[in-house]
Amino acid sequence: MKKNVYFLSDAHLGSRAIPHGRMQERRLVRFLDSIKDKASAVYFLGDMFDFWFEYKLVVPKGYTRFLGKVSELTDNGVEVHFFTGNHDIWCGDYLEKECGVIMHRKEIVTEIYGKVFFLAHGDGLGDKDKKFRFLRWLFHNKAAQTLFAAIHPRWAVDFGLNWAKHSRMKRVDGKEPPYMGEDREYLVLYAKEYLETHPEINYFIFGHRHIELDLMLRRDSRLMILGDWINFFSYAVFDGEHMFLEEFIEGQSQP
Ligand SMILES: [Mn+2]
Repeated sequence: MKKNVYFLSDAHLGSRAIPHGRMQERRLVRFLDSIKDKASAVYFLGDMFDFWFEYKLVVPKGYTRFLGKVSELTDNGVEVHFFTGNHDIWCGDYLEKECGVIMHRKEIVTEIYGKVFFLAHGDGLGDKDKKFRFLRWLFHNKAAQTLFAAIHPRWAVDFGLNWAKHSRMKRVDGKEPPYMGEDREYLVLYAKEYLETHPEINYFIFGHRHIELDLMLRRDSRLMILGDWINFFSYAVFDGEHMFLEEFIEGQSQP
């Protein structure tokens, strides 16, 4: 029997806007523990950390349970893919070297059990918001990154965590806007357009929007948005045949 492939995103670990941070990290770790023998691969599709800035010889405090569990999985031969999101762009080589993950800094197209997957965090794909696009450009800018790294972490990391907190708190209830519908949701629009020139894609999987969406684009092409690990504790699982969007409820047996 084939082993499962799992997809999840947007835990925003360490967020100053999430009061249940420790519980959230423990739940994520229990989930990873529950799938470790069933999984051939796990894809983290971005924003697992609320703010991660890595210096040459220093990484942020915290996250030890999560990082330990990820290392356990990779030590046991589970392939763990780690996509940077728009909150943890500034990953260096620490997670690769220390935890054995495979880093992805942008979208990829890959084949899994004979199906073609388009995988991305989702920021910057089809989103036309000017302010967001400017910040995205600035955050990815090498010179800006070098300058930021020269600020003492006492201020830099504190600034980053507060920036991430405020970007969450300015939303109603700290939540993302609900699904905007097929003709307005920018990731759906992006996927539909992409599909026209790349008809081979069977699955588009995104994070970033913090909504759960499972949408047929064509008879043999499907789009999923993964929810998050703040409110939904949701993930997608592919067994080589079928794809499900699930929520991790403790004490239930999971696919
Ligand atoms: Mn995001």
